[in-house]
Amino acid sequence: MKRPKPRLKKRLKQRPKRRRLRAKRQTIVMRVDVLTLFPRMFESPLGHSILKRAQDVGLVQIALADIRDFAADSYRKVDDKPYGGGPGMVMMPGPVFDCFEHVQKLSPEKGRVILLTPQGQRFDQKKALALSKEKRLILITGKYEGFDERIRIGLDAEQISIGDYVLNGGELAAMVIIDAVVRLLPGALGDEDSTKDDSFSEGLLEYPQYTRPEIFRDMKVPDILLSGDHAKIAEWRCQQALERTKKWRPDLLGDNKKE
Ligand code: 6GU
Repeated sequence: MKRPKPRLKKRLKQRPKRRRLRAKRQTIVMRVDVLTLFPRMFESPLGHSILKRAQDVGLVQIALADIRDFAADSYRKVDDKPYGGGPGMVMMPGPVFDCFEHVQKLSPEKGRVILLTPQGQRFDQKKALALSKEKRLILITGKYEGFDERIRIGLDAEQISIGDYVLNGGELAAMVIIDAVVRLLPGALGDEDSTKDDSFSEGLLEYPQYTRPEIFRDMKVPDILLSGDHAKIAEWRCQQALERTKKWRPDLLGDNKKE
C-alpha cells in the first residue's frame, strides 16, 4: 500500500535547508558607482550568484553610469586623437568629468575614486580587503589607450590595475574588483567563516580540499581528513598550505627566484 504523503508543513520541515540562498535583508554596507562606456557588459556578472544576492538583500548597491550620456555633441563623442600624434584614441576629459559630477551627487558619501588602468597599482587580496572597508567606491573605466591625464589629476583618482597585461578596457577589471570586494562584505557569503581560509588571506595558498566520494577513480581522500582529529587536521592543512605555496608561488613567501 502506498504511504500517504506527509502534510505540506512536515514535508517542508524535512527538506534540507538551503542556507546559502536564504535572503535576509541587510542594511546597505557599500555603494559602488561605475562610470563606463559599456554598462551592459556588467549585466551578467552582476546578475548572478553572490553579486546578485548581495544586491538583492541590499548589502551593496551597484549603480552604472554611461559616460556617453554626458558627451557634448549629438554623435556622443567621448574620445579623440592624442595630441602629439600616435595610435589610438584617448578618453576626453569633458564627458568623464560631467558624468563623475553627476554620479557623485547621487549619494552624500564622497567615495574613494578609482581609475582602472594598466598603469595602476596591482590589485591583490590586501587591496580588496582595504576597499571592502569603504562606504562608497567610484570606479572609472575607459579605453585601454588611456585617459586624458587631466582626468586623473582633476578627479584626484587612485589608479588600479588587475595585472601586468593589457585589456581592451577597464570594464572586466572593474568587475574583478567588485567581485573580490563584495564577497568580503560581512554577510555576503552567508557563512561568515568562508573567506578566512581563502588563498592569499593569510599570505598563503589554500590547503587542498576534498568532498565525497571517499575514493574516486582510485584516488583516496587523505586519511587524516577522515580521522575526526580536528587539531591534527588543522596542523596538516597549515603544513599543506605552506608546501603548496613554496612549490607553486614562492614569490608569496618573499622568494622571487621562481617568479
Ligand atoms: Cl584596470 N585596464 C586595462 N585596460 N587593462 C588592464 C587593467 C586595467 N588591468 C590589467 N590590465
